[in-house]
Amino acid sequence: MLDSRIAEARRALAPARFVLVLTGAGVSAESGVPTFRGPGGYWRNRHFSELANPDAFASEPRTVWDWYLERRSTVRLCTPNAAHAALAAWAARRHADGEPRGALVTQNVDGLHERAGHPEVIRFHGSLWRNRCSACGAEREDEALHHAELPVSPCCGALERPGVVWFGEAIPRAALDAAYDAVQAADAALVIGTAGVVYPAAALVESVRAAGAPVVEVNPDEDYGLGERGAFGGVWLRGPAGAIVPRLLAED
Ligand code: BJW
Repeated sequence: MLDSRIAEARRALAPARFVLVLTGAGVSAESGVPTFRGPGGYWRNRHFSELANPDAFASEPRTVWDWYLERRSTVRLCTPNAAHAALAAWAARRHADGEPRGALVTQNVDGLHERAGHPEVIRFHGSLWRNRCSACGAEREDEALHHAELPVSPCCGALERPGVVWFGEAIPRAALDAAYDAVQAADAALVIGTAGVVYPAAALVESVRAAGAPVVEVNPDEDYGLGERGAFGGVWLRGPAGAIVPRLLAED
């Protein structure tokens, strides 16, 4: 059954000139990075949604920083999995003639697509490895796993915050523009490892689908409740990304 679904998905993607790929936490699950809405969505009994918002940082900056620093420590020990690698190899093949034939938009902040060598990643929700000045918004890279004191920006001397996008915050302009360009260009979408409930990321795929283009989705949906047709109602390959994506994107 899965074999025939993968064949169907390959037929759907094969003629596409430009594929929008959207990934979520599930693509990194087999690398050991916890997802949000599964069992790993709690930290010290706090649901992630209580921490991933600007009000939490305003009232409890140390707690929020500790959550992000612990996540840095986890991700530092993780390596890209077979799905990250297959996506990177596929993108490199599709960019070989210099003409972009796809774009990868990731909601993940872990940097594993980049570490897998993906040629171009649109980071929709920022990066775990960047700090942002809370006064002027300037960003800098920061790989620290511990902050004895909360970090202060070199530009303004103001408190720095994690360089990620929290609920109620705007998507970074450059990422949003690049993603909308990809939606315009796309004649197919491939969605991997996302619950598809966070906007505007989910709307990118909905727009491609609304234009009549095929959508392929990879998700095991163990305890997340995507419903009968997956999150996006396309060709749903029900299984883990690390097993399915390499087969889906293998060379003919
Ligand atoms: C596997 C697997 C395996 C498991 N293989 N798969 C329209 C309607 C309703 C609400 C809104 C709307 N528009 C905006 C909103 C509000 C809000 C929103 O979407 N809320 C909904 C949740 C109700 N959106 C926002 O607030 C956004 N901002 C915004 O709209 O701003 C407007 C604005 C404009 C101008 C000025 C100012 C404001 C921002 C959203 C930011 C989300 N941030 C987070 C935290 C990022 C930083 C961090 O990492 O800490 O992003 S929340 C969290 O959810 C994180 C993720 O990127 C994101 C998506 O999660 P994802 O990837 O789907 O993970 P999970 O865990 O939910 O799912 C994992 C999936 O993997 C499951 O399906 C599993 O089955 C699967 N899986 N193993 C493949 N091996």
